[in-house]
Amino acid sequence: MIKRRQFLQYLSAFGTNLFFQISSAWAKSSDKDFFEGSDYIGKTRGGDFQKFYVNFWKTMRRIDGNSWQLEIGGLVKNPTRFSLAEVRSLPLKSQISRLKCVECWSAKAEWAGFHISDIESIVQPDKSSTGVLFHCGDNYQEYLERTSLSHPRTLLAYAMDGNSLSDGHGFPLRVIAPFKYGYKNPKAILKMEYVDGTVSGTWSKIGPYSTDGTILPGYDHPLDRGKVKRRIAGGEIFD
Ligand SMILES: Nc1nc2c(c(=O)[nH]1)N[C@H]1C(S)=C(S)[C@@H](COP(=O)(O)O)O[C@H]1N2
Ligand SMILES: [Mo]
Repeated sequence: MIKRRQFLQYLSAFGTNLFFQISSAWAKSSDKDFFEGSDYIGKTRGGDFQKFYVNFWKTMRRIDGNSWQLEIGGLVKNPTRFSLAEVRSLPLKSQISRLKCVECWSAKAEWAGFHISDIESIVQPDKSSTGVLFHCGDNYQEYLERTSLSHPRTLLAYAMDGNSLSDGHGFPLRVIAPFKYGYKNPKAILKMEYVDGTVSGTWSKIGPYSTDGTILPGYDHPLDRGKVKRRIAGGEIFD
């Protein structure tokens, strides 16, 4: 039989342990930065992501690349679905470019994917369409004009720095449009809908940000340069 004193010691050790468990669970849920080993991803700035932040307006379940299909519809002659293997077999286009978030930070990577002309030749958008509304895995929506999507520096990317896109950076497919703020670079794309008329995307509805999203003259805090503040002229940041 355990003596009363031993029992109390045991109880207080157990209580302390329980307290630490609860407080660390609390810390995890309150910094909302910790999704490793879970089915979910969200806004992350810690660990490896200090070098390239992950922005998500809300938590999202990871996408399964085996069942994922890129659905293209709306104002097109041939609505089409592409598997990930089909997307990856389109002519490869890659570039080094900087992604600039409207909330100051920026970071650079080598992106690889394809140019939109290589799917437009298949789906054949109607002349009446002005742009594409992207629908994403986290219910994020963003619109880009066809002229911006056909820009030589715009790419539909499935790889980053030589690897398949991580879930955080937009697996399986995202837009890279380096002359527009990050919020015009939708990630985790499920569907591209050709539409007639400008649509305000998720982020320009949440914040005081323009629907157009072209990078304006101002300041930048590049993560790869110790966040040292510098002036930018507007448009793509080439260094
Ligand atoms: N699906 C989706 N795409 C998104 C967002 C989002 O919340 N959901 N955030 C945007 C914003 S505000 C930025 S700055 C960039 C950040 O890209 P990164 O997370 O790869 O750094 O993603 C953009 N694309
Ligand atoms: Mo952003």
